[in-house]
Amino acid sequence: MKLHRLSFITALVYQQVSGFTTNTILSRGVSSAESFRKTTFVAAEEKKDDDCDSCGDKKDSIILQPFIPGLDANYKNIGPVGEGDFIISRTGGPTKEELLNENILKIVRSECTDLEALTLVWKCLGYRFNEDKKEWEPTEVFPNWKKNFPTPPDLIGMARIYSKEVDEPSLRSNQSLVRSIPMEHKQMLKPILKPYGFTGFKLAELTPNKTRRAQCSNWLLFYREELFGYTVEELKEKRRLKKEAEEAEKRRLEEENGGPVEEQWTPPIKEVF
Ligand SMILES: *[C@@H]1O[C@H](CO)[C@@H](O)[C@H](O)[C@H]1NC(C)=O
Ligand SMILES: CC(=O)N[C@H]1CO[C@H](CO)[C@@H](O)[C@@H]1O
Repeated sequence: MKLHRLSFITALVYQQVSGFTTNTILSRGVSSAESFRKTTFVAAEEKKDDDCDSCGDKKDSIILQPFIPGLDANYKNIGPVGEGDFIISRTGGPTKEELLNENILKIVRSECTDLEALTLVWKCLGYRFNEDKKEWEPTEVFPNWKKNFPTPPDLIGMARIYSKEVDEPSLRSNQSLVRSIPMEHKQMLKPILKPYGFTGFKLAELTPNKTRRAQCSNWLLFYREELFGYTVEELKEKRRLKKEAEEAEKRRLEEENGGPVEEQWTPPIKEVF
């Protein structure tokens, strides 16, 4: 069984990286799929069963932070998604249900796995899962995004290992995603999700994975409001019209003012299309 093989491999990687025994992942008395979910959620949970004799002092920190299956290149293809409350399927393009506020809120609140959150973002960026080959393809990926990311990037950093070598691709892709959101859509989490109970973050909570989940969620809201349901051609036309309107408004202001109007600096935007 595929999943089984994966967890065997990941257990080996785990062993290499951390020196833990294969016990830590494999013998938790749960199916391998279940154990994937568990490892994602048990961030701060102490290990209570005593199936890890050789873990010694590390006993309490088992699986605490790094999520080693996330290092496996195949995890994004076969890791479990949609088994909990988060609405997500690997199949096809993004759906309205997947993009509901309630669902996106679950990303912010870490009530879904990193992989589930990423799967939704990937589908929205235009990656499609090829069910026969069991792999992601850049079938409908936005053209500018595709140039830099022909394969779906780990925008969150699923492994939660923040060394430069492991984390740099996540850092870069997170920056690209954030940079693709126009100014007026950069702060959408609070206004849109507040009615659903989101009150923002405390500073201490802003660990990389939470921050990046928030960035992904913000991008998803922007996507839903501005990009969802349009073809790239339609989006380009929308952008052209918007620019025209902005320039007309600028000319109007200049005439009113009798001279050039000082423009506000805005950070550079590099859109996905
Ligand atoms: C993600 O990218 C943005 C924009 O460059 C940056 O401000 C933010 O700190 C990044 N977050 C993480 C956790 O890397
Ligand atoms: C839920 C979760 O995995 N949180 C982790 C986010 O990353 C920080 C490290 O920056 C960990 O301490 C958290 O456990």
